[in-house]
Amino acid sequence: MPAPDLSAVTAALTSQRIETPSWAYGNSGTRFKVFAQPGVPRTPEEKLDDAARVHEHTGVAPVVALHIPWDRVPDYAALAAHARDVGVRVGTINANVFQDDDYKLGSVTHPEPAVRRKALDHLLECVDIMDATGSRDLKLWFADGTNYPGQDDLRSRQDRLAEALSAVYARLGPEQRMLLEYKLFEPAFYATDVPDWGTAYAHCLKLGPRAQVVVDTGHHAPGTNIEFIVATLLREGRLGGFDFNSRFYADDDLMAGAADPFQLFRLMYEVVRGGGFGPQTAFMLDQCHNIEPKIPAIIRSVMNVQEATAKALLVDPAALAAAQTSGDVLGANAVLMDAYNTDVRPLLATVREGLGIDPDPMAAYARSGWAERITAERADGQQAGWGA
Ligand code: LRH
Ligand code: MN
Ligand code: MN
Repeated sequence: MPAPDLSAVTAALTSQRIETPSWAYGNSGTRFKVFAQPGVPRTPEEKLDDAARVHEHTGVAPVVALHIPWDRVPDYAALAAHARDVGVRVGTINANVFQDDDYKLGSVTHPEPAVRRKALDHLLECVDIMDATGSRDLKLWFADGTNYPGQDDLRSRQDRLAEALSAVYARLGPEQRMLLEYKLFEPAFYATDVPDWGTAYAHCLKLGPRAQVVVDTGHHAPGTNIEFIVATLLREGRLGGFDFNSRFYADDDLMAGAADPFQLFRLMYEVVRGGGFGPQTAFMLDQCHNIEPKIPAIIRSVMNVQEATAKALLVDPAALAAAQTSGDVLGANAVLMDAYNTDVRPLLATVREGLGIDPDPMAAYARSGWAERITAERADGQQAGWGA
């Protein structure tokens, strides 16, 4: 493989930003059991304190996504100031219209106008919160859908969804964006109202350029070619960002890059190839750590995204284009595989040294004493978690 421009690759890796989710720091679980862990945050502020440790040891995770109402506080500007005080900032605001009893038959697509109004009010409240925190992105995922054929009119539900989305879009400030997330199924088991990228894209297209699609890697049918979706959305200027996580079966929410690092590489290659590597794409994690310690799991996920990115940046575009245009099937595939099979850990260690941090973030965190400190300091009180 011809030598890639290592200084450009190093600069790109140094500038990379990976956003971590507040909810990944709290207790979470499956519908069967939530295993409480010692030292997990009791408040949104403590989630930011933990996120700051991930940034301290990786150097590329200075942004933290919030989920409302899980991170409800009386003063969001004060929460954003706390984030800055500990060395991070508040990023994407995630709305939550899936945990209220009123939403049994849907939120913004519910057949009753009063329920739709309540859901819309929450989405608009999330934009108020973005104003207070200085956040750019509002991320919308709707659990809305139906369980049985005939339960509700599929087309009317799309009309109701479009109406709510356009009210929210109209409320956004000029620098703010709406990120619409799709998911094939769960909790609806017959028809989800935003089941796929095509539906999300169609709504975004009608709304305007600041409506963008989010690709959560756990939200597709098994075998879906997600990198093709990424390439298509980038071609259309509608890739807003990612929720990275791993899945073996459904929406497993395991650590990013754990189940299929090759897929993560293929996604990142399409991002790089399509000009999506930059702040215009939100590279977020969306994971739940059921049995593993939270902070090290998030550090590991950040490192896995970095490794996939480094490999994607190492693909030699000239060699690949030459092989592709000459119909050299095996040669073209080899260019990609050479990059994928490169051990990028020494390169990332150099990037970290350039950032003035320990080349081994996992070991540095383990040595830091933070886990012991929070276990002692947070021994009392209610632990915040998924749904807290
Ligand atoms: C839905 C989802 C969405 C939610 C998060 C907690 O499965 O991916 O992004 O906000 O999980
Ligand atoms: Mn998600
Ligand atoms: Mn999900």
